[in-house]
Amino acid sequence: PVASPTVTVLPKAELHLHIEGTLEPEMVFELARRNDVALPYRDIDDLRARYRFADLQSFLDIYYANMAVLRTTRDFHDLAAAYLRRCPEQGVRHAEIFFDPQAHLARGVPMSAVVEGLSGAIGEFPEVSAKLILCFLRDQSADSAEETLRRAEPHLDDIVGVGLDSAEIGHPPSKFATVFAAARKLGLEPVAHAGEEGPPAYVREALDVLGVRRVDHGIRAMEDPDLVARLRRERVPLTVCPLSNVRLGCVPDIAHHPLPAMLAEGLNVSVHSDDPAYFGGYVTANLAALRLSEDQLRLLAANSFESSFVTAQARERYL
Ligand code: ES4
Ligand code: ZN
Repeated sequence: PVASPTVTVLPKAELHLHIEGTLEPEMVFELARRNDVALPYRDIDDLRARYRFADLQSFLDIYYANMAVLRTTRDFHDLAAAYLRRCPEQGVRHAEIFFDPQAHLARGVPMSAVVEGLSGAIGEFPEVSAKLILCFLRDQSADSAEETLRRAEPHLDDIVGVGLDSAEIGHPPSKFATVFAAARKLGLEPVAHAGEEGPPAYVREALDVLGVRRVDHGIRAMEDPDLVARLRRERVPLTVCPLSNVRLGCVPDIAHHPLPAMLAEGLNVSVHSDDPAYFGGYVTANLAALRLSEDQLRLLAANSFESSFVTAQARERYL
């Protein structure tokens, strides 16, 4: 579908975007050359041809493998700058951006290179207010998450929140109760992926055990009418990523995506892009794919600001 003027022009907040998921194939090759990292792909087309995923894990395998090219402060700067440069054409005025430090620390990249590289780029794009959300990898241990939070403490001026991502099934939110309590105490805003591949019970746990302010994905909450009623009553923000859900087989195809049904239920949903370099497009492509009405598009854009960590008072500046 061609993006209508409304889709592209409407001011929006991007609330569900993994910065490592904006690493385009061209940049994988550019950084590999710069850092002398050997790649197991012949060329860009060969890499792109592998972006056919059976499920979340098969995507994560290549997502983590490609991160091997990210080594220096400059690499993280260039990655974020390339994303932020696209924001005006997407109508994105504000972005709360996930990053996965554990994946980088494991390769010997220091926390300071990751955070200072990303924050340095953010400072160069005053036309988009961008913030960082540190994600814990839920398929690693709770101890590793706690160690990661300690390493991030010198950088908290650059970080607004903590999130929870990676392989969901078998790694319920309750595994991270202690580290989320510590993060909340430090003044960080808690969010978590839940109900992407995992069951509605994980969405409840994210709310009740982690105290999250937003749920990322949350699409499987629709299987549980009592949970849907609660999400509506409490106006819990759900950050939904349609192209991701289709590409990872969480929904059979775009025509069966639950976003319209979630809107009809009166849920506070907004639409975002997750890992746009892997799933076929940035936020306007995600909105265009759903074939929504102008009223629905306006509601989603308004919800994106309501669900952001921009204060109600400051929000009018963006509209
Ligand atoms: C992710 Cl689509 C998705 N789900 C869970 N964790 C992730 N990390 C990056 N993309
Ligand atoms: Zn995500």
